[in-house]
Amino acid sequence: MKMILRWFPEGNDSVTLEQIRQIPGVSGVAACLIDIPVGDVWPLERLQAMKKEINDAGLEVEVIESVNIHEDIKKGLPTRDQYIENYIKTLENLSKIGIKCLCYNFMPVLDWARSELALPLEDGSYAMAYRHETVLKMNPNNMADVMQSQSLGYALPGWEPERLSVMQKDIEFYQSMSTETYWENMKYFLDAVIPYAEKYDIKMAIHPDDPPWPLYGLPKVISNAENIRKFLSLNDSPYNGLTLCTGSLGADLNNDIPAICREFSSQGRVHFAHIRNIKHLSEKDFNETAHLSECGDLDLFEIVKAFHDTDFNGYIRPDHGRMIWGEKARPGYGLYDRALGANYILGLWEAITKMKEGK
Ligand SMILES: [Mn+2]
Repeated sequence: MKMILRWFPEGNDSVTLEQIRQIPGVSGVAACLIDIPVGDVWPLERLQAMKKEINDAGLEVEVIESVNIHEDIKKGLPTRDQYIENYIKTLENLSKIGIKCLCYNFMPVLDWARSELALPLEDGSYAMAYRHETVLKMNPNNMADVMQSQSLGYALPGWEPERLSVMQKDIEFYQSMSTETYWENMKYFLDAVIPYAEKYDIKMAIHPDDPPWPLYGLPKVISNAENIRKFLSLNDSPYNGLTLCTGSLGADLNNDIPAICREFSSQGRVHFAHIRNIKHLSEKDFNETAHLSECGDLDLFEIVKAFHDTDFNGYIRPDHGRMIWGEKARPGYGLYDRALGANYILGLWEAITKMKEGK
């Protein structure tokens, strides 16, 4: 298991590589080029410069989060083949800088959704939150405005401007598409790309839908154990795997997160784990919280133990953190709370290891 942190290169992060280097037990970062238009090939020279900057700071970069998928692929349009070809060229370039794991998602139009990016909590910290009624009352364009207005000026991954400009039309397109067609489009993408992931030795790791239920009539398909099984069976290659995000799947109270971690990690299909905690206020309302089990609804000990018991040897990162100690950073991606989360997870891992050794 390798503990990493998400980091945004080229001046897009308030957190520095030097700071990440000083978090005990963190060996690298999950990085991305945030400004490449969705569907374009990621240029090798920029990837090489990014890798050099990260390596020069004493950190590894073996994970990319994320290379987003062009809507034409998800829609199944004839133009998808060109975008798939570009995706494969990006994979080739990623392999040239030693990338081993690629996180991506297959969510239509809207990427992750929150109603608030900086909700004050009782202890004076700020967290991202989701209120279902508020989200339903917003139209998607309003949500984009809310997300941008609360992002402290940072471009939010998954909320790229070129995507937002055609959002309403895209939503109407998907509302008339059956979920089965959506699955077929996903399989078409996987069958085209996974052979190249094998060739370039890059594990593909799909991120679950966040939140894990449909919004605005859009299909959502990676949301529970049953449909994750279906997803993995679309293409049986071990290179077709998961980013197991505990907070995204955990938003649905019906999901048994430690059991899901155990099932798919034991099959070698989890390549990347996002570990965080959330606290429900009702069935579909929740706040993101500190990682500690007692702060939320998820049992982080059972989650880490599920990975440990199944000899998980992929990457783990603490997922979103709160804003604490006066920090001003990209929502969810400050330094302090994620550093606490990383070391809490590493502490659980060490304790489980030593207990098994009979110490
Ligand atoms: Mn996640």
